[in-house]
Amino acid sequence: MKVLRLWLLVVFVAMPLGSIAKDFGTDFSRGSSQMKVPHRHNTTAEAATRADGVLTMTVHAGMHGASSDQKNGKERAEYGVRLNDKDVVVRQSFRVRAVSGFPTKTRTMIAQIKFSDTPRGTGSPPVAVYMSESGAAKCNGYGSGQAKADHRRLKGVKLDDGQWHDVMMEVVLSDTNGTCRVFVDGRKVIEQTGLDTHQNGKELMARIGLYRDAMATTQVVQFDDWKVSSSR
Ligand SMILES: [Ca+2]
Repeated sequence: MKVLRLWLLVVFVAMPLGSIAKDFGTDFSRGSSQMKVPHRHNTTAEAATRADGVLTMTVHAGMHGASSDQKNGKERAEYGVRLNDKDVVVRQSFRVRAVSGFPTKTRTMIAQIKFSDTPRGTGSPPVAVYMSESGAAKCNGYGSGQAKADHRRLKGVKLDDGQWHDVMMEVVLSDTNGTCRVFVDGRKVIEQTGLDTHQNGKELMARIGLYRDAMATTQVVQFDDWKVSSSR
């Protein structure tokens, strides 16, 4: 009876945590059950192929991953890793390469860390990286006077040059003292501190893939060595 109770305790404690990755990594040599499609329509199934240990995402016009995408003029195909919603420090890194469909000025996000189902006005992620503008990044604060996102083209970075690049993004989620940092090829390219970075949404995820303003061009981007970690 004691053993049974212990087992029940183990199952009870383990179950809610089972689907939450705090330390995730893949070299894309095989699939992973922790990679989720973070939007309603599975455009990712059509866009994503995995071969020779590399993830290739091919996004074309009309790939409306979320219900609101058609109305809002967005197209997307992403993967996300679910994190513990109470975690505070979140890091995501990956290698990325533009194969075709670049350069373009039309905005194309390739990675973000964000909560779903956020209150009005806080839907834009606290940290995001773009392949458009030859490489751009964004840090968001939601406090008063922080509403204007710091979105900038990254000087000295050419993310769309067809070569592999290392990207690392980091966010500390806090109502008062949040931070946001992005590194490209080991160099810090954007940093904001003292922000309200907390979106107060529902499900925290780190995401890669393409999220873009609608365009006729087909874009092909490759990803490798995706790592996500989070902690309190
Ligand atoms: Ca690989």
